[in-house]
Amino acid sequence: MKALEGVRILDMTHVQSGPTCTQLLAWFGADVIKVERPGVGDITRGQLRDLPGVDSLYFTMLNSNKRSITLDTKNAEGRKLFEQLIKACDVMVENFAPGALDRMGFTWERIQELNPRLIYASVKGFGPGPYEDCKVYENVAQCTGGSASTTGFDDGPPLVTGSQIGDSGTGLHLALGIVTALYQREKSGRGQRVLCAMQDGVLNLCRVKLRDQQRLAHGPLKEYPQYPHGEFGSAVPRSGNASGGGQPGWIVKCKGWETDPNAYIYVITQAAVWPKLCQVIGKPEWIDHPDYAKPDARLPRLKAIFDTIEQWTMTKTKLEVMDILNPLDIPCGPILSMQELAEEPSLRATGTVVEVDHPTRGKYLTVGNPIKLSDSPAEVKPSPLLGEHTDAILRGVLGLSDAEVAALKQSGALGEPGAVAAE
Ligand code: CAO
Repeated sequence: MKALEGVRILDMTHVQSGPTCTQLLAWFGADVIKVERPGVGDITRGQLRDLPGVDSLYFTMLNSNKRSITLDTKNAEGRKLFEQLIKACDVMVENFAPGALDRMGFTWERIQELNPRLIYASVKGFGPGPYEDCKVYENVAQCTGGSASTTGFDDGPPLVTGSQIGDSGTGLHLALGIVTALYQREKSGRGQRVLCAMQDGVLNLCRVKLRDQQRLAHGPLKEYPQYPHGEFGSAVPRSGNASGGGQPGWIVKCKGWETDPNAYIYVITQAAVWPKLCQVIGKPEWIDHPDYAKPDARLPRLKAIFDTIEQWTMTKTKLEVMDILNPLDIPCGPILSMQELAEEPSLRATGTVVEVDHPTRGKYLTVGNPIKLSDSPAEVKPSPLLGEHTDAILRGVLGLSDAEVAALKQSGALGEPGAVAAE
């Protein structure tokens, strides 16, 4: 028994944000029915292909455990079929450009008429306001949500991060909105609209930077590398690798940094372990020195402190530093490459990195469910081929007969034979 067993999701999502959400729900046990345009499908099936003629990793890594039905919502019969699916599902999820579902004829009002218990969840780039009609991709969201302006070094341009906080981050937010709405429906009996704007999701993840914006009104941000010598303007600056919290940290070089781009480690000068850190880096005199003993005294000297720590870390590999600092409870984290993460046995053991066997592409690695439920373990299954479950869904979910399925196929609603042009 899985946590969301019995919940049926009508999945109209594509690309990354929406699919992240519905993949999570599928891992929790929901029956996720991915509706795709006949002959085309989710655009990512063919994007960034590493192997010819098979679904890309982009697609397979975001759509595991789902079922796929092809259905043309611009075909009259297809629309009727879509209405039946709306009635048969608990949740509909979509992340089309603003207005796309309305244009198909499925406004929130119409959906409520069809199924008042349906939870209708959407990702959009922006919430209501001047930009609500804009299309948005990952990096647009990072730029408009406060991440890019606060990422990078002060003397460089804004930077986007490798974490897909706009897409996958918003998909995560949406999944929480959906399960919360399902919980409320238990009591109210009604569905509701769930909306996550990518700008809002990114800003939520940049919460500490809005904190700093307000602190800035009361003086310089003393844990930022600009302090005490640089200038602060009116907006939160990029803070390089400074910690976003009250315990200063920085990325320092380790042995081999000249040739290995990832021979670095993040070291945090947590106040509680300051004496141990001083001992280990060969600066015992800093333990009681008035310029270094207290956290406030250290703030104007952070650069010199991290330079000194780096002199020590450069004599060791990043994993040796980890082995020395961890037993002393000094927080640190080696910069792990994707290659190292892919090969890490402990991540394989927990199911965070999983090898999946796909019917047409063969074996590949994916990131499994990072949310571990003791009573609902996630089992990663391959993503569906385009339209793989069309028949099974028509018969099993909607109870259609052989004759009805044959008629639908003829109508062009399911794509092949595609004789009927879209209206
Ligand atoms: N049958 C028939 N038509 C279908 C269909 C189906 N099963 N599924 C989709 N379509 C149609 C839609 O109706 C729409 O057509 P119209 O424009 O004529 O109404 C079209 O396919 C897809 O619309 P789109 O505008 O969403 O697609 P796009 O590739 O141009 O834009 C994106 C992509 C991501 C920019 C846009 O969807 C968007 O802004 N989404 C919201 C924000 C978001 O989630 N962004 C993250 C994406 S991941 O980086």
